[in-house]
Amino acid sequence: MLSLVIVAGLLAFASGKPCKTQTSNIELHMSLNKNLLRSLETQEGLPNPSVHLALRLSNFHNLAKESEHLNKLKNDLHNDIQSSLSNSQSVVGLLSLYTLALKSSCYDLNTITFTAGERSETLLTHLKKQMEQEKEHIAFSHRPLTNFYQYSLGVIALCVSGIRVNHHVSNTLIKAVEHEQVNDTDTCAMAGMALQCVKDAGSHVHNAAELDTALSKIKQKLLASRRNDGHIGNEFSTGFAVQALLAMGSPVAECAASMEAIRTDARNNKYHNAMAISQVLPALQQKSYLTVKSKECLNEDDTLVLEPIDPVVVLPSQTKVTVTVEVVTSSGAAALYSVEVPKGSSLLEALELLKIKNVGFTFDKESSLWGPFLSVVNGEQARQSDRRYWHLSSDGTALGEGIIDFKIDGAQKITLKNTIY
Ligand code: B12
Repeated sequence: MLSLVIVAGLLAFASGKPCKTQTSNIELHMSLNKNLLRSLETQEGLPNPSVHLALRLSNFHNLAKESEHLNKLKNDLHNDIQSSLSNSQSVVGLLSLYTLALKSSCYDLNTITFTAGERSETLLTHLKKQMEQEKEHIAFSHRPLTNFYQYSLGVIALCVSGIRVNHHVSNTLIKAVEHEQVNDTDTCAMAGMALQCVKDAGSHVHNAAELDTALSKIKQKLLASRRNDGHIGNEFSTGFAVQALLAMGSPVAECAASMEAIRTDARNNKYHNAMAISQVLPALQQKSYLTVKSKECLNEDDTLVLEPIDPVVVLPSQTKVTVTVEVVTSSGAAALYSVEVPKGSSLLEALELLKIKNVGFTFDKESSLWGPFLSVVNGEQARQSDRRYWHLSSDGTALGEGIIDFKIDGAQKITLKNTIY
């Protein structure tokens, strides 16, 4: 703790900022870091490579817990990716996050292999092949099999691992930026980091001018999405946007308002999903996914300890609110249902209550790094392979969170609409 205060003091002295502000910022970063560490124990499903990456990029560590988590990734996540590869699925995003997580722990990537068909090949060879497939798919249908966010993650993972990214692969991303196919803030940020990494590696020499044009376009887009309150895009994209701006060489001062907006959100408990914390914490500590490239894992801090916390039992509220659920299928047919739920329930809890009422409403979900993703409603699946999903909105406004995080705080109409993207 003493060293923490000394570091904070020195930082404050160097930047001319009041010492109190710096200390409270560092305390906030530590508390987010502890929440991430706690999530390792409570998280259901697969170990999360994005959480691991953020823990490893942090200034503070609990090395024993991080190494235990690394082992879980190497077993459970590895097996999950292996079975997707055996089924010829495109898992470029997950494969990339796994690569970044391993690399952030300075793990020798050449020792990690997967088997497809009869052959066993390294993780990086599989990633390169998946990127080739994505590139071919884009050439043929103008879209990746997954999305440009995952395509960019693939470029980042190869590039920070010291692999020369195939010129055609990076060129495809440059063209996508040029043709306005990279638009939402998260994807712009990811593409910015990817192309910056390619630029820094010096491997894209023949199209240097096009690369620079794409990078400035991305930077302009990010800055144009900056709101008066400092957010870039929304609360959940600001972290990546800051990471990207820092990676692209913006001075920290240029990102100060956005970092403050993230800290305000964190103090207001906006980031209760571990995935959200994992995307903002590196930005607050002035790191980006590109920091992984130079990570050496030497003389790391090992002071992060989790104090036991008293379990908080949250009793369901006595106040009930009525939720109307509207289902709009792909044919446009609409059905209305209604259910009473305790105020403060999650949308998932509300849907579960509605399902057990036996009024004809059913749903199913798939797990993802962000938690449960609503995939089937009344027997109709919104398939990602058909570019469809169940879009969520409340009283006409799109939800900013998924079914587990969105809380019902009053009577409202929730619409689940099978939508094309
Ligand atoms: C691409 C994308 C989508 C695509 C995914 C399909 C595709 N193949 O392209 C589509 C359009 C379907 C989508 C839908 C939604 N999305 Co979205 N999406 C993203 C984005 C840009 C990248 C996700 C990705 O590929 N990750 C990489 C892979 C490796 O991780 P993954 O977990 O395996 O990825 C899968 C899941 O993340 C899932 N998914 C995508 N979005 C969401 C949102 C939630 C809440 C959940 C549980 C799962 C999920 O689809 C991914 C591809 O299979 C992220 C940005 C980000 N910062 O993470 C936003 C993001 C995750 N989405 C977000 C939101 C809010 C939604 C919706 C709830 C919007 C709505 N109002 O309906 C819906 C989900 C509704 C549902 N049915 O449950 C928010 C989540 C914020 C939060 N705190 O929960 C993010 C962070 C964007 C943002 N900055 O606001 N999304």
